[in-house]
Amino acid sequence: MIKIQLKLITILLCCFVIVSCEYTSDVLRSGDQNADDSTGSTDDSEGSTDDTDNMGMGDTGKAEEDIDMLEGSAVVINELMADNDNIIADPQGDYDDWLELYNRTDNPISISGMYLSDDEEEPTKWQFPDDIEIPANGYLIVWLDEDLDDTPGLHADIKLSKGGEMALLVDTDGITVLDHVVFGEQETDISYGRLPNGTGEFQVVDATPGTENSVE
Ligand SMILES: [Ca+2]
Ligand SMILES: [Ca+2]
Ligand SMILES: [Ca+2]
Repeated sequence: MIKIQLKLITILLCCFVIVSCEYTSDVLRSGDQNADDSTGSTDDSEGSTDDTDNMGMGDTGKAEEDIDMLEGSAVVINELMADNDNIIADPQGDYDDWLELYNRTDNPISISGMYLSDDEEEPTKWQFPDDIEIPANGYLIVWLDEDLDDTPGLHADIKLSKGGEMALLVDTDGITVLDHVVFGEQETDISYGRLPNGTGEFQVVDATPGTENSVE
C-alpha cells in the first residue's frame, strides 16, 4: 500500500515539473515577443526624429548638401535688441527694438513670404513682403516696432519684451520654424546674439547691427 502511494506521489511530482517547465518556456517566449515589439517602436521613434530634422531644414531652395553642412537653417536669427535706447535709430529716427537675420550660405536667399513672430502659438504674426533677399553671407535688420506704414525699412508687427520672451523665424508654409530664440530679461542697449557669429549659442554680445557678431 505504501509503495503504491509513493509511486502516485512520484508520478504527481513528475507531472508538476513538466507543467512548470512548459509554463516557464511560454513566459520566456512571450517575453521575447515583447522585446521584439519594443525594438519596433524604437525604430518608429527614430523615424519621427528624422522627420523633425527635415522639417527644421525648411525649404530655402538651397542644395540639401550645403544645409546639412551648416546643420540647420540657411537663414538664422543672429542678434536682437529688446530695449534699444541709444544704439541705432530706424530710418524714421526712432530707437526701436530690432532683430538681425544672417544668411549663412554663399548664395543670396529670398525670404519673401517667411514670417516673424514672438509667439509659437501664432507663428504667422508678420510676413516678409515681396522682393526681400539677403545677400550671400549677408545681414538684414528688421525693426520690431509695429510701425507698419513706415518706409523705408522693414517694420514688423511685433515688439520684443525687455522682460524676456521669444523670437521665431518661420518658413513660407507658416508652420516650419527655421530658427527661434528664447531669451530672459534684457538690459537696455545690450545685444543678445549668436557667438560664434551665425552658429553659436545666444549670449550677450557687442551691438553689431548689420555686421558680424563679436565681443570686445
Ligand atoms: Ca522692447
Ligand atoms: Ca519705428
Ligand atoms: Ca550682428
